[in-house]
Amino acid sequence: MVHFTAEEKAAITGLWGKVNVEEAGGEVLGRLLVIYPRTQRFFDSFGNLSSASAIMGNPKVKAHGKKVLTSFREGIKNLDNLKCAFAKLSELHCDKLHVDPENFRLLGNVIVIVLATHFRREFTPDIQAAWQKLVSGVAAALAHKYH
Ligand code: HNI
Repeated sequence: MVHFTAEEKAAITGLWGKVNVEEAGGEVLGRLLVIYPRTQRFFDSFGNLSSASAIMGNPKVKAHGKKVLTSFREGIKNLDNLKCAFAKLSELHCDKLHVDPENFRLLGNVIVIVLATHFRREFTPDIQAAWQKLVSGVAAALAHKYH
């Protein structure tokens, strides 16, 4: 079970308060699909994913990215109990969506990269470490119900 210190919590929520979930969500999911093309196979109902610009401009990618980051926000509200917060989604991704949990780690890395790019000056090593811990914790929580 991941434990977050008060400083880590402050580092996470302080930066998160400035994130535009709609914008960042589309960027995170879009970049995931561009950088790791194998992740595209889960989204074959999303239409045109034929190039980086098609992916980044695809409205379904944007809408789904927003959904993913909105759900990530729920996790941030439950830092002391990530496993519970993501239990239902873990079951869904395992049983219905068949998403290999390795993809959660890839997505977490992309979240850190997007934040580092948007908040370059504020993204100190301490803040980066706290976020890295958060995305690993969320990935583990999402993988928890896999069997
Ligand atoms: Ni994910 C659906 C949250 C990572 C593939 N995903 C969802 C939904 C939420 C969600 C919320 C909508 C559920 C519903 O309809 O009830 N996904 C999250 C979160 C993460 C994540 C919080 C990581 C932080 N999902 C991933 C990854 C992949 C992924 C890494 C694949 C690479 N998710 C999907 C797919 C769907 C999905 C596929 C269904 C999409 C659709 O609408 O067809």
